[in-house]
Amino acid sequence: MKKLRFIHCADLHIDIPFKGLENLPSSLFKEVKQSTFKALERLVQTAINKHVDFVLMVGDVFDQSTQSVYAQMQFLHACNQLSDHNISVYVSFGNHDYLQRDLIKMDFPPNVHLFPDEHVTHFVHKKNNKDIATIYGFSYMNPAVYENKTPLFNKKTTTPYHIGMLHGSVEQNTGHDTYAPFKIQELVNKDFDYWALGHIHKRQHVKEFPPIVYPGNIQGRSKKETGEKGCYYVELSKHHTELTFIPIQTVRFEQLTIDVSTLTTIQAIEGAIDQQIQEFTTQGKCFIWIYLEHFNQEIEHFYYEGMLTDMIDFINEKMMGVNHWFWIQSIDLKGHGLIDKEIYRNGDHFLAEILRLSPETDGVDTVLKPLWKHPQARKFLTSLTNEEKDNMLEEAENILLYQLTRKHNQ
Ligand SMILES: [Mn+2]
Repeated sequence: MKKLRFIHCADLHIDIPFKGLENLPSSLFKEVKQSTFKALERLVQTAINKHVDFVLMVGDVFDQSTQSVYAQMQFLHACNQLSDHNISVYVSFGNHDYLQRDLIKMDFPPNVHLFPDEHVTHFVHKKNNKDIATIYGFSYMNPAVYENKTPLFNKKTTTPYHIGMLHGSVEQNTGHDTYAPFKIQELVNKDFDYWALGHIHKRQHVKEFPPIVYPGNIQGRSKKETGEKGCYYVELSKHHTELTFIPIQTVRFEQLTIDVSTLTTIQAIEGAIDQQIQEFTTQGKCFIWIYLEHFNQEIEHFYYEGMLTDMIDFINEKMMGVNHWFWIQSIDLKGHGLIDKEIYRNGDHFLAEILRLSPETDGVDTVLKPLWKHPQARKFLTSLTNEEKDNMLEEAENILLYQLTRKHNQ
């Protein structure tokens, strides 16, 4: 029986604005802004080079539900290129790019098949004029779908292969918002040949037989999405499936933690960074968030006095203009401060009073509200997770403690 060759990708998030990185030198920011488009180009090139039968795009093709004309034209261009090479494209839309009105009005070449709405429907793929695979899927029409869609995925044809496209996540039973939740066993029971998943940005094989796969996104979006990003090239036959991960990101996001327990000078820290950062310099364009762990009093002092940021500015400037650039986005201390806050907190003095006044996580919202409502500022701000709020509170406490207890000792 004929083999199927295809590309499985998801979460392309084309045209993501990369909020929070606007403070980069403009040439770098431009490259970052272009990265999702560049990754799309690489995706197309990969499909062409591998002579695949089709490309599956499983939701969140665009970052937003209303796309710029530029993003739409880029996507159409990609589809046209694939069409020129006789490669079909099957697209479902997800929670980020749920279908509104604009896109569907564009005239796509006949090789492009968009799942039109939230009903599970299917397309039959032909190879050499023979029906070979049925591809099932649905598109989000709203920013969220809470319904389990698996009961609606059922074999409707007698083609040799059946493939499900599903943008959603494994049911958690936490009462949390899971989108299009499913149970792994439910998918297995459908007796499909491949489950092409999307929504989770971290690449993972949920199951090997049948393959149930998240390819992850094709380009990282923030420091939380580290490592290589790309798509799967799949060779599917009735008895064997081969999955090859192909990285296509153009910019990487990385976190680097450095043990600084034995370091006491700026020069030594710079040396340690220089040495450890080497591994990233061969990996193409890379943004790095640095964390210093096991820091001592000297390093705490350098940090709070802004000396480490000065050092980073120097390293970054030195690296600018180098072909394969990396850019250190920030440097922070990792872990708790050197002062035992609990001792202070229970005391009977000014500092204890301040620590006891520290707001709870919820209080952060109240304090920050004016900033998030500010017409200029809000354009650049994204909402904070509880973890980020806790970190902010901790950092504020640490600064206060440093200023009130340490500063005069230095
Ligand atoms: Mn996504």
